[in-house]
Amino acid sequence: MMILSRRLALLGASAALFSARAGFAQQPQQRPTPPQIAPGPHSLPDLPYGLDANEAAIDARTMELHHRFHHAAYVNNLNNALREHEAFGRMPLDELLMNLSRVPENVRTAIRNNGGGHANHTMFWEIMGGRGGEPTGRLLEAINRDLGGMGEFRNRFNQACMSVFGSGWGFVTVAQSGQLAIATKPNQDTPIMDGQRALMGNDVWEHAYYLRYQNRRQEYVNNWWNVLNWEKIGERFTAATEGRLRV
Ligand code: MN3
Repeated sequence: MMILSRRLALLGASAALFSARAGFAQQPQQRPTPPQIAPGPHSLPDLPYGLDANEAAIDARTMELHHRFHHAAYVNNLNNALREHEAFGRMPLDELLMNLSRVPENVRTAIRNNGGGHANHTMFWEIMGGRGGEPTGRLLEAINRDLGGMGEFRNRFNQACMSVFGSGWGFVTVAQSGQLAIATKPNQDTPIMDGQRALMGNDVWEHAYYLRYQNRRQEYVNNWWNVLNWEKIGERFTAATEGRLRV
């Protein structure tokens, strides 16, 4: 029972989703099936690599739970919140997040939390799956210019991630000019909500690291650099400077 309730807490999914699987406690070898995603404008993107691609920082089981349960739940809840609001459903995700003040009040919090969660995780999967190292070209120049070089950047970014109280994210924002800055956000908020773009970001919710690291967030944020895909982040930087980075 301890294990089941702990697992449910980790999944962060509504207990209702699992009530149909009451037999689970008697069959501990059976894994819960991922939640169905309500039909609607948004869908769960496939991971661009295998579940074990980020082992140098994140174990495969965490990747599986994080993608197929947590991210899926954000997409599901977002589609549900948009069900009776077709005009907002037609908006691209970034535009929706930049126009939260126009969203009807009864679904605004749901769209903020779940739309933000969808955007943040879509970015998060995209920038990992690599082998760390360092960026090159114009992105490296921008890091040297705006963030004090790679060593300083790493320290400042990790400190920002450690400063998030409770659940939230550390981000690097990028302006169309190529200007970079470090930012943090609580919950599933994103710099997109302020009209900015997130070049990259690290999820410091406990669900992102608890299975392997428990309370050792510092160790997780240190290891995270080992799985960054700098080629992808470089592509995102170029896209941002050309005004075509969405989420
Ligand atoms: Mn997460």
